[in-house]
Amino acid sequence: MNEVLSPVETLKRGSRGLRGTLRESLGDAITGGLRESDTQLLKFHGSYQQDDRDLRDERRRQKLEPAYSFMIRTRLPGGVATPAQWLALDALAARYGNGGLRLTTRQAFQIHGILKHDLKPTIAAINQTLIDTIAACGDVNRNVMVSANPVESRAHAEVQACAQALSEHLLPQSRAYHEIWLDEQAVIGADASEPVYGPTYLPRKFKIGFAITPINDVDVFSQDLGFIAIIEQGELVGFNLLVGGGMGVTHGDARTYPRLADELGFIRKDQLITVATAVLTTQRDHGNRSDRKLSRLKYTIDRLGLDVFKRALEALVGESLPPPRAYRFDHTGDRFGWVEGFDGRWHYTLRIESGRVRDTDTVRLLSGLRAIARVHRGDFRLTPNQNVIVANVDANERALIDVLLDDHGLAHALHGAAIRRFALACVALPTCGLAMAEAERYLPTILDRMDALLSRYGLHDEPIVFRISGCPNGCSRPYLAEIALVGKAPGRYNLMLGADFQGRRLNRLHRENIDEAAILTELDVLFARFASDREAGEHFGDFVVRVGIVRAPQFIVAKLSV
Ligand code: SRM
Ligand code: SF4
Repeated sequence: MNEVLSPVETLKRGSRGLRGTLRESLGDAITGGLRESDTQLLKFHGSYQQDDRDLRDERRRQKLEPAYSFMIRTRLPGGVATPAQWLALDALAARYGNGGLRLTTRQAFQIHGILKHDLKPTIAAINQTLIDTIAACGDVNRNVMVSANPVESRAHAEVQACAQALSEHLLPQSRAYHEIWLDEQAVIGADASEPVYGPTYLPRKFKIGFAITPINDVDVFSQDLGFIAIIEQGELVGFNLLVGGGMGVTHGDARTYPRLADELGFIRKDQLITVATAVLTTQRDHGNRSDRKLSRLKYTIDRLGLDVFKRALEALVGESLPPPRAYRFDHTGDRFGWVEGFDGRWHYTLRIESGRVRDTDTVRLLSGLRAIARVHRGDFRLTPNQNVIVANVDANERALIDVLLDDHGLAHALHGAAIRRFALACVALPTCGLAMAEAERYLPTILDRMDALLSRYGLHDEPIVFRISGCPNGCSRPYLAEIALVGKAPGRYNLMLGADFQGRRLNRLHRENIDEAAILTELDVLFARFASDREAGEHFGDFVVRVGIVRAPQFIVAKLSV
């Protein structure tokens, strides 16, 4: 393609394998920040430079530099962590961060508020727990998601192993990370080339998710590359292959849009690495490298045409793909409380509002999970919906976990309106540099108000998928919510309606740039109509489409799925 490369492309090419001048930037004691070019490269190492936006104006007035700090994000395929790892990250957050853990919508941990001089000790200490932060951010494959609950079938462990193997296969090969954060001796000429990525890595971030039916907790249609595990007679036989999902949008730029992944066909499990690499390298070679707003795989596919993309992929794989196999999703989101697995072990999914693990007066999440981690002999599974599963608990150890949940007020998190259990909020203010409005900090308030409205119409127990994002980038995957608020400006949101409950249909814009009073007025009318006119068992998202409150969305997936 004949194009003027974006500055990030030049930066990546000249970065000496993602080293840049990070060492020098980290050693510069004059500022709490990094050189601009190094802030870009830092992402590939799993960290973002941020500043406290609550303090930004005041510090500007006082002619001080912004209150810089760093967010670190782990790479944690499938969100699986041991109790020892949980305790170690908890201790690191207390020592170097702002005192709590944040579970993300991609099954990772984030620690916020780390000062520059603590960045290296924190990353080094995370590595000592056998978790790394390589490629947690940046123009590479990100944390690979897997349906979280190991209860579903024997095949779960095999799918998790596939995801783990793929995550390892797609790691950058540069030793920069080990040299900068772990003091590995640099050996001249020994740096590996990047066999998968090449010298400029990918045009943009790349995301992979594995879904295990019947729960679409990973929102598989939102992934650049999605795999739906096909399990027959209890055996994993392969995957339906999905390509081109993505959420990010820019307000006012009609060239950008959320998109559901297309189902390309079925692949055998032994083809997984080959096919995934072929999709990724096709995007590497054909993705837009001049305009980062248009560089995700979804735009590459729409520009090339799905058929052309599929043929290019099949040429790389060396065979054509048979049609996708039948499957069924019951719902998106998580399933809460205790469930017994196929092997008699137990799994408790704990609701964590916005994934923020900290203590409040009523719910002592940080202390409670610390206490559980001290006695738990199974593992933890971070879910794609910012919750955590205390997983693989022996039947005779359940009672102990129950006592700890009760003592810390954690069981309480499952009560309250059903809408609370499904709600997602991105981080937004004060740490996210891109936030236009509040999300996480506003969630409790807007949920209380929505709950009051729902209760008025007898809908307190109605499960409705609600998501809020502080800007249109869509980190809480808002375009797959039955009701979503997408930040436009302080206190103002776009109200989106009409995704389905299984995560297969996008919502649509219903009202633009409205404040809380207008949001609640709209919802009041909609909930009243829903309560009186819904069909038996009909979900809210389906209702608003059926009665024409929003038009049927453009992208409806899954000719095959039932
Ligand atoms: Fe995100 C950028 C937080 C999942 C789409 N996202 C950011 C940054 C790093 C802001 C920045 O670039 O300066 C946010 C840091 C906030 C903070 O203070 O922590 C941020 N994203 C998050 C997390 C923590 C949200 C959460 O509340 O859990 C999630 C971390 C996931 C992880 O562990 O890797 C997170 N981000 C997502 C998702 C959901 C997903 O992947 O399933 C999306 C939509 C899916 C997609 O990518 O299409 C998402 N984040 C974005 C985008 C828009 C990308 C695009 O294609 O336009 C940006 C902005 C960008 O890349 O330019 C962004
Ligand atoms: Fe920040 Fe926007 Fe992502 Fe929210 S959706 S975390 S405001 S980039």
